[in-house]
Amino acid sequence: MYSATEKALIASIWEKVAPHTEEWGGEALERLFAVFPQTKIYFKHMNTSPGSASIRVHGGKVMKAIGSAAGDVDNMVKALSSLSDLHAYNLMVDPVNFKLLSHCILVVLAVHLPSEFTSEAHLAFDKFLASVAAILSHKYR
Ligand code: HNI
Repeated sequence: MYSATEKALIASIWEKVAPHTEEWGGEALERLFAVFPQTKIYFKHMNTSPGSASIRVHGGKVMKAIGSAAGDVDNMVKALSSLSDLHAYNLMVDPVNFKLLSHCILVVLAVHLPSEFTSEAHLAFDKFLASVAAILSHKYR
């Protein structure tokens, strides 16, 4: 459950992210692959070197999916349902990796939004990303 304050914080952070989905999503993935190189195992078919165009494109897709959930936090399960199937049944991504990516996304937000990303916004967005991760992994069992 999200309070009205949390919803407002999530929406206002997302508003700032929306024009930069590819750039910031790509940066989050670059950090993921650099800081937690074991995550590259899922992307053998992709060029995971820093600055690669496919990282940017994929980062954009990930961020846009996050945006679809941020717009309606009370109905996230529905918005993420097909991605939940994809990650659980097709990709079989170990759920620990969602926490690692969430961490990288939070770092990117802190870098780009130094004044907006207050501790309250950090808390709300962390809670939101934890819900996204829980939804993407809930079909594993
Ligand atoms: Ni994820 C594909 C969203 C976490 C590995 N992923 C997608 C797509 C979206 C997406 C959107 C593209 C689907 C399509 O093309 O139809 N992924 C998300 C979101 C999160 C997430 C919102 C969490 C916040 N994915 C992860 C993690 C890993 C991961 C943590 C592994 C470390 N995802 C993948 C892989 C693909 C993928 C692999 C397929 C890529 C491809 O194009 O082949």
